[in-house]
Amino acid sequence: MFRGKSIGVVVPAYNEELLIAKVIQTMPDYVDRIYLIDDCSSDHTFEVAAEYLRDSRLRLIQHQHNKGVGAAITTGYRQALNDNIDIIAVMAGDNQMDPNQLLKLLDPLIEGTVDYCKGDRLSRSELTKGMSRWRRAGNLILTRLTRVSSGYWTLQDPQNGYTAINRETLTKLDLNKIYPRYGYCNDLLARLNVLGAKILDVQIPARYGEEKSKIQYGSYIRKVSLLLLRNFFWRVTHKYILRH
Ligand SMILES: Nc1nc2c(ncn2[C@@H]2O[C@H](COP(=O)(O)OP(=O)(O)O)[C@@H](O)[C@H]2O)c(=O)[nH]1
Ligand SMILES: [Mg+2]
Repeated sequence: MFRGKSIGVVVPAYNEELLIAKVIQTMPDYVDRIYLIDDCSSDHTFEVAAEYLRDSRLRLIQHQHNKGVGAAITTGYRQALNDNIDIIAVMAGDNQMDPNQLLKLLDPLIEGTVDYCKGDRLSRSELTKGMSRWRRAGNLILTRLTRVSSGYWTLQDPQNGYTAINRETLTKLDLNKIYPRYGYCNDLLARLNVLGAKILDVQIPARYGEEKSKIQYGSYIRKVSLLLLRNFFWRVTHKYILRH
């Protein structure tokens, strides 16, 4: 519990046998449940994670086939809702999210001023340290496009997967519809906007270590661009045409 609220952390993991132990070991004490979703890894992610089942907070779930990072997070969200968790965060299985920064995402949710908090590695140059120039440029372009697509005009760093959401907002989202692969975070933002959710960017420095991103840029850019375009029309239709 943290400030009277139960806290869950969803950890999507695909072929993270080298880093997943570190993620579990460094999970802060105030976290009540860790929902670790092994998305049918072909390495020993599941076996390594299973060694930590002595940690009574750990819920280990395995997909029967690979569904994608967005689908894995959705599986964790569903479990957390079943368990009546108040605030649900997401931390990657490759140890890229610094657990010492988690409180920064939880506080505004507990105070009730916002519904969804996310990390921001882009709004100041000190935060982007370690990010390649290509990746920074790509993220800046995606920020502009996601602003238009999602309707959050001051949004920063939409590709950031370090997030937290409150139970009430999560209950309102149609989890069956969330985009299953890497564009899930952009998709979620458009859906939150239609719900009228308040979001907040919290400055958290980028963290790069031993992990290797699995994103294949060619197909990623093609798919996310299409998704952003689709989200734009979906959002405008639902927000301004169907609702009024
Ligand atoms: N569940 C699931 N997780 C994935 C998949 N691909 C990547 N991930 C996880 O999603 C997180 C972010 O993926 P990563 O490739 O590191 O993306 P990046 O950090 O944004 O470059 C990591 O925890 C991965 O283990 C997948 O197909 N399924
Ligand atoms: Mg990563």
